[in-house]
Amino acid sequence: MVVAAMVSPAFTATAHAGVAGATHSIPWGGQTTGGVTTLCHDAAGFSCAGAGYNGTLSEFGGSGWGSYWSYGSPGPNGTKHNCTTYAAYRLLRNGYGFPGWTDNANGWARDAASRNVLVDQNPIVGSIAQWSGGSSGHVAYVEAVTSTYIVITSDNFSSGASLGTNRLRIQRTSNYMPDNFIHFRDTYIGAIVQWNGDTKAQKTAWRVGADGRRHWIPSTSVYWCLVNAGVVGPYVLPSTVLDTVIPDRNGSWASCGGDLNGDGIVNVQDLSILESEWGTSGQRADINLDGIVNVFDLSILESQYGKAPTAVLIPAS
Ligand SMILES: [Ca+2]
Ligand SMILES: [Ca+2]
Repeated sequence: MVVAAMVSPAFTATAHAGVAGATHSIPWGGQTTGGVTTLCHDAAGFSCAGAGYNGTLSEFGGSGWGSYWSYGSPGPNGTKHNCTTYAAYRLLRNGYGFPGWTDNANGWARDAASRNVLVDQNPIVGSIAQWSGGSSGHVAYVEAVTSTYIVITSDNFSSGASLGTNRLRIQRTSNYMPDNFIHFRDTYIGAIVQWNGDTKAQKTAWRVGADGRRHWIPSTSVYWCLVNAGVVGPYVLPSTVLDTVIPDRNGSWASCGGDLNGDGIVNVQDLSILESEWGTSGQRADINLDGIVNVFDLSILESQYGKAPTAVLIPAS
């Protein structure tokens, strides 16, 4: 995307540890090749953006992030398309305020790193994916991460085939993987996390739910069931991050799929637990960790009934 008027002045060309240059190609909406699968593509509007985004300036509520909006390309009904605007919107939604600088997408990794924001090649949900190639680079929001692929959402600027909002699955082995991930404010949703002050041989572990909170992993068998299914982590984090970004949801346990009692099989005993917690926030039966035990959890349990459990992707993308 292009934000020609917004190139920041005179950043020195110092190399920053962790920042990679343009090595990978930018994927486009509708792409189905090269390890990229299009999950959603809206060539004109914002239906694939998610998180309530609709391409209007008012969504920024006066935040400085809204300064990106004016540089977008025209969308329907006075809206604008712009990859940096969309990334800014998601960061604002996650509570990350305007950092006081603006730049084209190809400058975001360098600019962030120069201000002590971690930049590397490790995707985490909530981080910003960044490509340095093309005329002005590209940025996207990381929605989901597994050990084999990532899911990103972005809004493209340029006219033609790639205009519009899109959600893409990109295999980690793909040449279209982002060059960098910028960790402004990761949410860790779906991942396993631990505390860096925990000195026990078997550290306490949690899975971060779609509700943005930590849910306790009650046994090593559940832990390995999650890891073996491609759930990423553990990310070992300081208490400042655990307490402020992903607070504990007391009394709620993470399960591996529909196996709510952790005995390695999904059957009537698990169904009984789910029924007993129906309509509540749940202790053991909130399978998709969204804060409520309801038909979505039942649907997962039923799909695994009579089988060994399989971990669900959180958030589902
Ligand atoms: Ca069971
Ligand atoms: Ca649920």
